[in-house]
Amino acid sequence: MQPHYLPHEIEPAVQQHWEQQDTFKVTEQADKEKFYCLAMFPYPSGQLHMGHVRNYTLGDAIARYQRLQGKNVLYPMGWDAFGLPAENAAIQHRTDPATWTAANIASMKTQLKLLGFSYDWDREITTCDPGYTQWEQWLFIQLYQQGLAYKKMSQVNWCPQDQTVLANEQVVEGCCWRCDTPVVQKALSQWFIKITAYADQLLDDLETLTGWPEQVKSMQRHWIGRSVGLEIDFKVHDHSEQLTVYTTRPDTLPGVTYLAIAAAHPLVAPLANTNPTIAAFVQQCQQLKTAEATLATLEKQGVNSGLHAIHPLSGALIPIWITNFVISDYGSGAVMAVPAHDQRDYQFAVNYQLPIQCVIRPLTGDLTAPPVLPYLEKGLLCHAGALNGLNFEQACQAITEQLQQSRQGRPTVHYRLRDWGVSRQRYWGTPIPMVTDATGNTRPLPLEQLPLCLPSISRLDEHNNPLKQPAWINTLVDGLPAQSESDTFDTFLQSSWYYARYTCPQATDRMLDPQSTAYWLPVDHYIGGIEHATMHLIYFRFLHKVLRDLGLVHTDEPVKRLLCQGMVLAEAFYYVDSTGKRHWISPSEVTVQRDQSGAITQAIDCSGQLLIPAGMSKMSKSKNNGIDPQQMVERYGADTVRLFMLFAAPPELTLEWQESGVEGAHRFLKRLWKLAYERRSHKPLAPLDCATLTEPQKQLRRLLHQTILRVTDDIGRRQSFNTAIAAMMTLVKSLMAAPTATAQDQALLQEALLAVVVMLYPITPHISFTLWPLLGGQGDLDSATWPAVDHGALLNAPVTLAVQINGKLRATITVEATIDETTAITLAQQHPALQKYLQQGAIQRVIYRSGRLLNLVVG
Ligand code: ANZ
Repeated sequence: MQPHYLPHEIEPAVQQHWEQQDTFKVTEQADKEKFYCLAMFPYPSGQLHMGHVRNYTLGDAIARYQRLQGKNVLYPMGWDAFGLPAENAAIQHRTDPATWTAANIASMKTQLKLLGFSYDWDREITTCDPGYTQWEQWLFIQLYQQGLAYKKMSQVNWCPQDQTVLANEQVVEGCCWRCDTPVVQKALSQWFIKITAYADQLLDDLETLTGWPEQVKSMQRHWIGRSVGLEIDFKVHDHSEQLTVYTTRPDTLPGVTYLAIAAAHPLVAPLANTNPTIAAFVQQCQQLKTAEATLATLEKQGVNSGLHAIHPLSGALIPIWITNFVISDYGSGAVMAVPAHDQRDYQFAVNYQLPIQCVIRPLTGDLTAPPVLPYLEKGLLCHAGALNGLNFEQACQAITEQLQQSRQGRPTVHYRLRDWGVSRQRYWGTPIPMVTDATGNTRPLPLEQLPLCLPSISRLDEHNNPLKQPAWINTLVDGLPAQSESDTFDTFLQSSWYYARYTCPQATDRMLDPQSTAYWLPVDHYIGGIEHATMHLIYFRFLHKVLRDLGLVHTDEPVKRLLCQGMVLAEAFYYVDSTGKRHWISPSEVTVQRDQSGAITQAIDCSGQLLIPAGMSKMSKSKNNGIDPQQMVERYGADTVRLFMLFAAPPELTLEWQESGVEGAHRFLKRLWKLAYERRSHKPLAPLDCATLTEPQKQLRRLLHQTILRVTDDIGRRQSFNTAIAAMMTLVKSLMAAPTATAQDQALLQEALLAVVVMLYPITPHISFTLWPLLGGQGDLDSATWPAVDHGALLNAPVTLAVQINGKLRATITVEATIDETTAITLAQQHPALQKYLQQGAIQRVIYRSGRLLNLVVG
């Protein structure tokens, strides 16, 4: 054993051992409790970033902890391998996305191995592999056959110059990111998956997810957006059509002064044909991005349609306006406008001088003074004839009943959630396994023809998507000519079922093996970024329910417990050149000086250039403040990086990368190594005899078992690694000062050091693994068990007793936890700070809470 800690020698050796022994390979074992730990798989961009390292270190620590608890732990890893960046890189580097992706996977896998993550690599999944593609296509065909997949026209962002569809992120201020041409909306026929059929289940089952952060659940509730309201039909004057609106405020119906409809509403197209103003407005609306967020901030504009609707209560004629603020695919794309009680309707009415009719007044206050408009609260009806004086519930009920009777209204439920559009006009994705035959019918590809693989190419050309070429489009199905789809699936489809495939990644004859899923699912612990709170984490809950209904999985939810880790931040630095341009300098090239409080007083780069510190921000390319994990592993070793990652912040909070903190973590491991080296046992030690321990030995052993108790709870239940590490650091400090004179001293130290290396194993596995046998640990640490708390050692642990005189805290005394009332009173009477209070009179009454509180009533 080396006297010094040399991570670069021990880490590769330990990793090689794991690889040779297949240590982390798992199979189903009916007699063993399972634990499925999963961290969100990465997109193979080529480089691990610190966000990955944090995510995977957390996952690894949990997986290793659970193994030490004796569980059969599935901890897999894979690659979310399809997607746009590969296409862009392939175009740029004149290669094909497959080659680029494979090279990235190889280098990222090496990096993951350098960090010592305990994956079962035999279960590796790469979503662009035909073995994965095949079952995704099979699943889509099942969805289609169940009526859960359908094709419809839908709007996309279209660049007329590049003749291509753009993702939302590729539209920069309304223009194409590549050629700056204004982007237009274009209708394309696309595939949708009917997630809305599961909206209620997705919402209701959130209640069962007690191990999920409240924030994620509330974001999902909002995303699903269940809204209960009333559909009301308005007859259109002099017109055969009627107009249906959706409202959540039926009580405001008497105050409706106009109707607002979306430009895409079916009533509008015939009007646009004859009215150029309307036609121009419709065109203007089409160019706008229709995202809800944009609509909310948009200036409210509209044109009068010239049509009138008949108010269902009063029979009055009210104008119908075509506006830019009504969402065409929410509700019925039409709104009954109540300007007196809705902010948006009010603003529009003011802009276009439409009547405003107040029909709700506050429940309390001056009943004669009209409220300031718009008055948005629920209240009592006024200026509403027979409905006057009714409150919200009463008015809703009366109006709903009246409209139901006259068949002009019906209660309905609407959702914000939309069906999931899964067509992407891209090459590098899973081909859609559907064909259109000569008669124009769309149908699934026969299962024997799966997987439908992408045509292999040697390089990707920007303007020639291989899926748009006749060679791909014109195909044969059952010997007859047919047309293939040119689109591929949204990559979210692949990330929606990978967790289930890890249970049987090599199954060739089926998508999922129900026996494997029954054993391993649900995932016990899922770790990933909060940015996935909606899309991914809803899509995969949805597909899990679909898989359940197909009999392939057996639970209602895919994941029991979810941990969303915080972002990794680093200081960013820049200087401004003579043209006023900012240059961001990587923190790894910056030398800083700090004052006593840690604030930066000076920062310079390698060339001596004075820099401006821009504060902590998310590691990003734009601020050049990313820290390369590999460099850090090369400098300090993987264990140091892992220890720092878990020590610097609680998992859910942001983590500030501080080189000084990394150095601190490294020093701790060096100290631990030195301690173990000095105290290593050359000969077998005599067993510890707990009955004959001296008082100082008892104290040390008490600290040890208090630490085990604390760390077990911190890691196992609270997932609070930073406090667990802090407790272990305190213990190690005491161990450094512990005597080694007697055999009992040595045996005690051995017990403590062995416990420390086991408890550190989830966090710093290499050093723990290496020290374990040197300290006399039996067998491999990988198959050791978590240290047990000896409750006997905790007895008589000192506690702090609060002493009150007449209810006021006057002193605290350190006492043994088990002390009785009489001893407590005696100690109080001897305490110098209490003398003057006790002299005020005799003790009349005593209130004693064992080991915690003593209140003496004196008088
Ligand atoms: C009249 C009214 C009066 C409304 C009032 C609100 C307040 P949620 O809860 O999100 O479902 N609305 C209905 N369809 C719409 C569409 N396609 N585009 C834009 N807005 C639409 O919201 C339901 C409310 O949003 C409905 O209730 C309707 O305005 C509006 F004092 O009807 B309300």
